Amino acid sequence: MSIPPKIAAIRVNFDLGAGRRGASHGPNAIFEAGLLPTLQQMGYSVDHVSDLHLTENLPPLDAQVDTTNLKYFPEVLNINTRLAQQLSDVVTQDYFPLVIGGDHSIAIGTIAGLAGHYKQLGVIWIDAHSDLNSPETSPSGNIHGMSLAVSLGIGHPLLTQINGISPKVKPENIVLIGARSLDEGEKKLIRSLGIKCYTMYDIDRKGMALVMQEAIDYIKIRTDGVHLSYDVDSIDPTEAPGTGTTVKGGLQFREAHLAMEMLHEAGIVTSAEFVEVNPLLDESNKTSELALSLISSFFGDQIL
Ligand code: B3U
Ligand code: MN
Ligand code: MN
Repeated sequence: MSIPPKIAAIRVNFDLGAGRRGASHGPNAIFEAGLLPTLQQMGYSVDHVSDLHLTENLPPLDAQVDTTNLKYFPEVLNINTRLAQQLSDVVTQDYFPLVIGGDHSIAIGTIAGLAGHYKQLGVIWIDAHSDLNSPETSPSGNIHGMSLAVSLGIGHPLLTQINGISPKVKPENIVLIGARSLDEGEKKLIRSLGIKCYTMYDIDRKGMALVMQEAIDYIKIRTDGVHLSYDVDSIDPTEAPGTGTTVKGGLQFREAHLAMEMLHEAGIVTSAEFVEVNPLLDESNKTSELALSLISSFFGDQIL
């Protein structure tokens, strides 16, 4: 299975799932860095480019809906419901979906849109965090810290029921890579569900090449499609300062690229999203340019 030359780029200009504003400008910054010409030069056709923005004047939620510790719930619900539909449509049209965020709450919609197309959807989640909180465990109420939990069927029923299928992904079909900031409730969930998790400790001990090989071998045998969900805060803040919740001790520039190169070689990934670039916090486009170079490596750009 290799990436078909037909890519659908879906720009999700949304940041209300995060604790601070700015990630809604991520798609613009990554496009400005040269996303389309780069992919076209590599031989891909990107004839579907769409934009999702927050709808103004959202219809009010039913008064009974409990939104305790779920910040901007109606907005997150709305954008993800529309994203799920778009995702499903482009998969039906045989595009490779490339979602550009936006904060990581948009993984709710991406994964919801993919779920109906695979019997055993795999998810590779590269992130400093695990985004496995629920309204009960979240320290912040920010929904970008809950998106993977929602995909597992844990969270507000209106979110877990987007597209009607819940859970969207099984715990044994998930691999987390790069984790170094986990809340207590998230640690409990990872242990109790047996989710495969390569922390920075594992990356330091084994090296990125072995971690990626193990992750690929693990997910390949049990899934019929793999979604890559790439949060740029996985990378060390010295290389990726332009993101809302930086955490020290992250992936090095080459480790992050190696991961993308190995995923390209493996040919198992069937959809991808790159999230949490915040141009308002960036230093002279460093993070958006890094995101573009990771996307290029993922699509097969080689040094030689
Ligand atoms: N786990 C914390 C912090 C966090 C999660 N994702 C990001 N930050 N980017 C939370 O708020 O859930
Ligand atoms: Mn995340
Ligand atoms: Mn993160």
